[in-house]
Amino acid sequence: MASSMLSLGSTSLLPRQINKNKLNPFLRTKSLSRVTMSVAVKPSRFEGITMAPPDPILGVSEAFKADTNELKLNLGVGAYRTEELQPYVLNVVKKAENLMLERGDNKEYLPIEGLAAFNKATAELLFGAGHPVIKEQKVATIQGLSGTGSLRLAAALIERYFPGAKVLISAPTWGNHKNIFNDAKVPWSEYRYYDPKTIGLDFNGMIQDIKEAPEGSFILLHGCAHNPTGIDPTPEQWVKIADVIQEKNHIPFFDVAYQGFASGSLDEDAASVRLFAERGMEFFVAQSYSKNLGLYAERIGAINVVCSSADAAIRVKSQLKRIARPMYSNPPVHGARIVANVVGDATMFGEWKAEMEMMAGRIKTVRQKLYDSLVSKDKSGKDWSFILKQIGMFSFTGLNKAQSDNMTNKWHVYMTKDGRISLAGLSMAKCEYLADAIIDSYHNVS
Ligand code: KET
Repeated sequence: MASSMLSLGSTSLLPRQINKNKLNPFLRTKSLSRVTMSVAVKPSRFEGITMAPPDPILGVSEAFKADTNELKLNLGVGAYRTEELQPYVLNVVKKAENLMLERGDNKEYLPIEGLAAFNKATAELLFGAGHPVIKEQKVATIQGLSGTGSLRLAAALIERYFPGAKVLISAPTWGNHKNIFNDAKVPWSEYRYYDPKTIGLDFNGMIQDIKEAPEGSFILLHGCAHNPTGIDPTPEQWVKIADVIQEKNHIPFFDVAYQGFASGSLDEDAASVRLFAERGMEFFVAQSYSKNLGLYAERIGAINVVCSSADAAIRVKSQLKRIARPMYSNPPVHGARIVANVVGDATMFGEWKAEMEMMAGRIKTVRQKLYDSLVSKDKSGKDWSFILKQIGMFSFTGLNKAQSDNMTNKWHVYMTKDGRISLAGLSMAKCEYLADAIIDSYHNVS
C-alpha cells in the first residue's frame, strides 16, 4: 500500500496526495532519498498490458523503413507508387486543393454526417447520378473516416440493431475486416472464396456457404478487385450470388475500396453494387478514396445504406450519426472537399478518370512484365498465368509464410505473410529482381 502511494516520487506529489500521505506513517519516517529509491521498484499500472503484435499490413511498412539494404522493396501496403517508387499526389487533387485555397474555404466543424456536397457526390459515383435509389432518397449516406471508419460505423449499427446476426466474410479477406467486426462485437464466420488448387474462385463453395448461413446474415462482398486474391466473380457469377442472397434474405454488405482500380473505369467497377440496387435490395456499401484518389492520409470515405423507403433511410441515417458523434464527433473536411470538387466539376472529373486509368495502366504493365520475367527465368515449367488473371493492385502469389519470410529476409522484398504482393509498389526496373526472389522462394523454400 505504502509503495503505491510513493509511485509518483516525492517531488511530483500533487497537493491532494501530499495530504493523503500525511496520514501514512511510512512516509513520515522515511527520508526523501528513500522515497525516491522506492520509485524504481514500483511496478507500472500497465504491467498487465502485453505487447501487441505488429499489424500484418501496416507493420510491414514499419519493418521496411528499418531495413537499410538498398535493394529493399515495399510490396506490403496497397499504396500506389510512381515508376520511381515515390508516393503520388494526383494532379487533379492538387488542383482541387488550390481551388480551396483560392476560395478561402473555412475550417468550421462539419455536420456529424459530413459534407453535404461530398455525400451527394459519393452516392452518385457509386450508383450513377440519377439512379432511382438516389432520386427516391432511399440511400442513407454519411461521410466516414475512409473505408475502415465507414466499415466500423456499419459494424456498430449491426451490433446495435441486428443483435446476434452474423457477418460472413470471404476466406481470405483484407486482414482488418476481422478486427473491425471483433471490436464491434459482431460475430463473423468465413465463406469459401479462394481455391488454391485452381488459383481461382471457389464459386460453388462460396454459393453453398452463403446458402447455409443462418437466414438474415450479412454477406461481406468486395465490390471489385478482391483483396488479397485479385480474383473477382464474373458478371454471371454476381447474378447467382445476388440470387442466393435474395433467396436467403441475407443483407449484402459491400466494401468498395478500389472503385476504378480493377478495370480503370469507375462505372464498370460499380457494376456489382448496381446489380444489387437494381433488384431493390437493402444493403450496405462502405467506400474509400484512399486508393482511387490517392487520399490515403485524408481519411475520406462513406457508408451508404440502401433502404427500401426514404423514411427508413432517414431513420438509419439518424442512427449512424448517433453512433458517429461519441466516436469522433464529426469527420474531417479536407478530403471531403477534394472529392466534392473533383466529382462536381466536369473538367476535373475527366482529369481524374484519365489519371486513374494511368495508375491502373501502370499496374497492368508491371503485372505483365513480372509475368514475362517469371516465365523467361523459371525453367521448371510452372504455370504463372494466374498472375495475369488477377486484377487490381495486388497479386496473390501462392507463396506460403516460410516462402514469404524468405522474400523478406533474403531478398529484402517486404510483403504480407499471406503471400500477397502489392504491384502498385513495383516498378518496371524491379520486375526481374522480384522474379528472381519469387523463383528462389518458391523452389528452394517449402
Ligand atoms: N477495404 C479493403 C478491401 C482494403 O483493402 C482497405 C485497405 C480498406 C478497406 C480500407 O482502406 P482505408 O484507407 O481505410 O480507406 N487496404 C490497404 C491498406 C490497409 O491495410 O489499411 C491494404 O490492404 O494494404
